[in-house]
Amino acid sequence: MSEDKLFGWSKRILWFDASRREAKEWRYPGEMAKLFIGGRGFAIKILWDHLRPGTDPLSPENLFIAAAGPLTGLAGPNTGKLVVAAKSPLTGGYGDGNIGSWAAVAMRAAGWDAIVISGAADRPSVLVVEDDKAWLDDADDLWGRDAFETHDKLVERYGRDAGFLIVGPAGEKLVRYATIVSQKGRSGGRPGMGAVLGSKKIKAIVVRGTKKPELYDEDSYRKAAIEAIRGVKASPNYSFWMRQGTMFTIEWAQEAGVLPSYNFQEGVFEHYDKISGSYMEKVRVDLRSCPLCVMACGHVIRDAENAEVELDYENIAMLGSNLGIARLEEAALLNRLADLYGIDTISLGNVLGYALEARERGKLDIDADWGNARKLAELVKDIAGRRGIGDLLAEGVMRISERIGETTYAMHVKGLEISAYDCHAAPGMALAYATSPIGAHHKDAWIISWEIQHGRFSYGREKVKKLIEMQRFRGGLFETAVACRFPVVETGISLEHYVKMFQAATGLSYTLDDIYTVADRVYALIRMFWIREKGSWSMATA
Ligand code: PTT
Repeated sequence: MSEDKLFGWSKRILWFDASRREAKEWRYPGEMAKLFIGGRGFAIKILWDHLRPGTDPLSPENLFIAAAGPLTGLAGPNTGKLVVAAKSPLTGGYGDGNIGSWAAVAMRAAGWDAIVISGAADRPSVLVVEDDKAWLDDADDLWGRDAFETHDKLVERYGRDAGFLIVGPAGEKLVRYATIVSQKGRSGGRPGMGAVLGSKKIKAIVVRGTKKPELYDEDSYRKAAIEAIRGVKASPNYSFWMRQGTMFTIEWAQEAGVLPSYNFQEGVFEHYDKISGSYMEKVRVDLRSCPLCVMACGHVIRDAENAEVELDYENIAMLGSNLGIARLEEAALLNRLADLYGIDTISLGNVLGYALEARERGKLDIDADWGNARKLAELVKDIAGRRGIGDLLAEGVMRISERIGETTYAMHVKGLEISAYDCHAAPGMALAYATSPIGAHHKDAWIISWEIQHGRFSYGREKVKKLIEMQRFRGGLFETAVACRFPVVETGISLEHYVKMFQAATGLSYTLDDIYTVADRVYALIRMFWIREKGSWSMATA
């Protein structure tokens, strides 16, 4: 297919130089879309080509990238997603995250496949993107405000039809695991993407658009999307999912002995039933979702201060059992603080768990204890403001442990704290963490569920093959075409639905194998980036 017949992409990237306040349109070559598809693929290609090797992640020279894929924002199952990426201030390597946000839909409607921000503003600012135009508005009055207040102010100022990507106070203070927050309950970019945007003095990106991506075959796309949605709703797992979302995992992890407890010292928690999905069902007050979602996962409860908060398994395991907290409402309070300040809950739960264990061993002097949510909440505030001991804790587990000389119980891979699955007796999951392209995140391969079913103590080739397959579709297909993976991994619909949607949207006749080839290319380039930036790639041979 010739380049001018490329559908599904706008073939335009907005390049915004925040130092000069200058917007440029980059009509990137069609070959880039064919070879890297979008999302994470575009992010790594741009970082590889345009970031000077050795760049300090918190300097103006780093690039902040928000990248969509050809499926983003199209009517279809769970396509309101966006990849946020940069060189990570937490790991020093490639970092990204996948956030559900109206900004994803709006960016495509504005006619951009990605937004790249270089340089840094000279004062707190908001980057406003409205169709073809982009500019900085002053945001002195927003600086220091939490992510929810900022959201409300942005709605007042720019209207409800705009999408927002927001930096909380933690991003402003360059907490190394600060995230981007959207819609008062979505958070993405675990390896410090919020700190990178904060270092550019950009409090928020506001996007609004009036266009529609041009598809190769609208009818076929619509049919494929409707088939996929029907598949989700017909799934035997669907009704249970709508009751508990990811929170069902607490009971599952307890039964499997992989529920992180007391800084991963245990894989079971004696009070798991007080933080479980079943308990959550009894106290739930609302259910929220990302845009264009057909299987909402944002279960909302009232926390210990009676404020609403959206829960997920990772948040409650890391800020509940991992800290010895035996009340869902108290773990939810820490979850809400993380969302308000824009701090990653997984890294935060690791940092606090590590600090409590170090205290237990007499290596760190902090005023907190296992299960004491009030004291831990104060520590979270100190981290967000980099006050007192919070300044050290804002550095992340790898740096804290090196600073105090206690590395044996520091739970991270390549500097990114591990997700909420204890892998002492799950070697496949340990391999998934070790070979994840951003550090210890479960997003690229959640093999633990498969390995528990198929033999958790086996070290055979079959397990490694499964792991690679997962990386190819989870970290490959879903992070480049950019849609939520939950319809496939939680309701079990076929990946072929996405292949059909991809073909109808773009006009490219890629098979699943072709998409896996793209995934391999993207992984290879990410590994090269790590080697370039860090001098090594500490991974096994997956
Ligand atoms: C993701 C990581 C996860 S993974 C969770 S819960 W999960 C944590 N959520 C946080 C949160 O909330 N607040 C906060 N302050 N920090 C948080 N850190 C943690 O971040 C997320 C959903 C979920 S809920 C998951 S699994 C799936 N993730 C997807 C993915 O990675 N890719 C993809 N194509 N589809 C996905 N679908 C699901 O989306 P990161 P979100 Mg998150 C409040 O971003 O950096 O990738 O880390 O984005 O919009 O909240 O959706 O049991």
